[in-house]
Amino acid sequence: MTGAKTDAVLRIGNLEPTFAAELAARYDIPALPDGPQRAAFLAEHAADVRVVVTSGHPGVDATTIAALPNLEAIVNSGAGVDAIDVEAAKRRGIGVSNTPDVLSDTVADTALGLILMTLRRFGAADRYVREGRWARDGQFPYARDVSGLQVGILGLGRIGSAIATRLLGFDCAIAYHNRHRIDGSPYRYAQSPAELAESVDVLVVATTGDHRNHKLVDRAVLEALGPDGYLINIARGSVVDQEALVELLAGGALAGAGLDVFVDEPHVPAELLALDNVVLFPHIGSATARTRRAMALLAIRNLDSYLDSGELVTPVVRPRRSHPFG
Ligand code: 8YV
Repeated sequence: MTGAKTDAVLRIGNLEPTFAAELAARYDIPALPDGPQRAAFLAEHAADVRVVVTSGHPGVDATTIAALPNLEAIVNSGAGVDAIDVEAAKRRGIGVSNTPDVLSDTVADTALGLILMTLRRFGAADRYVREGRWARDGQFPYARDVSGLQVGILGLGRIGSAIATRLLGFDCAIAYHNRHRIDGSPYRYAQSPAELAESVDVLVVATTGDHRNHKLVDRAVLEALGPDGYLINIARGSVVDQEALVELLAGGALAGAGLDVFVDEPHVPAELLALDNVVLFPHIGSATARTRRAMALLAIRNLDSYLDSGELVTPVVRPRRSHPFG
């Protein structure tokens, strides 16, 4: 079923498939074309567009925002809004919404999966059996225990907290670093990413991909983690200095890494593919059918609410209206 046609809403980018399907069941929303047709489309329709719907990359940049003179809100299916130029939106009073909470458990599960796979080398162990090496070469080499480790969470937000809670079940000691200490948090606070890295066995990156976090995990932080330390990243590739990471992993200056995110997705550096102390996922943090549906429905609630009342349900930036809504 295709829903009501609306020119007030515009789709940008290849939408996450569940979001695309749920939207298509409710609305008939035009897509912003790529390439040479874009200018012609904008010349005809730009003035009609009040709301943009998108999900992750390529997102909505400042040029696109500038090309839509009557844009009031950007609705994103996804927690991270780093692909949207939020500063440009703010300057124009354009609201931005995301889909928090509904994905926290699933992304935290992914982090635990990466920690277990990286330290216990479960992926390599599975390949060992399939390749007939158990019978041929004997016992699989011993791995590293997860239970009882010191784990540092960089970015103790909703997802970081869900990761910490799970790790308590593994008797891990949890520390964290945020820009500000969290009042009443049961976990040890570290003053800086480097101080956190220096004091733990595993550093889990769970920050936003905000430009202020660009290469927050730089070479010095990775060196502080050290040759027995592991890096886990379920946040954004941009938060880690990927070149330094590859170099330190290859040279034995870091024990290993579990990565769900990369700088230039879906491209993963060949040097990383060649290393056997890394576990690499294709950005599947929230990729379960149930969670992707919950994210899509929350994004649609934001869209419906905005079209009905001018309010977003889960705003990252509240819309500032200079004229009456309607
Ligand atoms: C999705 C994510 O890959 O929510 C996020 O920020 O990174 C992922 O859950 C993305 O939103 C595409 O839908």
